[in-house]
Amino acid sequence: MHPIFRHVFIPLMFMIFSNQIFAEVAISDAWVRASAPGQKVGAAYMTLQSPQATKLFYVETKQADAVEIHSMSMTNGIMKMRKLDVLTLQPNKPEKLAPGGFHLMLFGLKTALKAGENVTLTLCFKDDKEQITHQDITLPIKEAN
Ligand SMILES: [Cu+2]
Repeated sequence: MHPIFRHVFIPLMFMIFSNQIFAEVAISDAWVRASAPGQKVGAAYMTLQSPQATKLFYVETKQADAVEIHSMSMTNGIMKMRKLDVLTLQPNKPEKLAPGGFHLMLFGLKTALKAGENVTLTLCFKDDKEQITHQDITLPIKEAN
């Protein structure tokens, strides 16, 4: 490699590489609830932790028509679900999506969600500088217990 190229490309590659590392959101405990026969709606759960402030603002999958970000809360003994425009992640603060709380709701399932199979979701995040990143994640389908 010509020295000139080395001085241009290596710092550039490092910048791209370090930027991706910085943007990555850690996703753990991800799973999708197995659907009952004929059911057209599904739910996905996971823990999200970001090294910097960011927002989950869009999710999609080939296995459903649409995915919404929902919160769930108990008001006067009634469970209420609400669609959120974004799920805000504070730096290094794990945000748990779990039954009874935040979740991703899959509408218009194209196939039944069978335990032992997988669902792939694309999660889209937008940081404070309006920079958008996408992360694909494959979630196992499990029976709720
Ligand atoms: Cu919901």
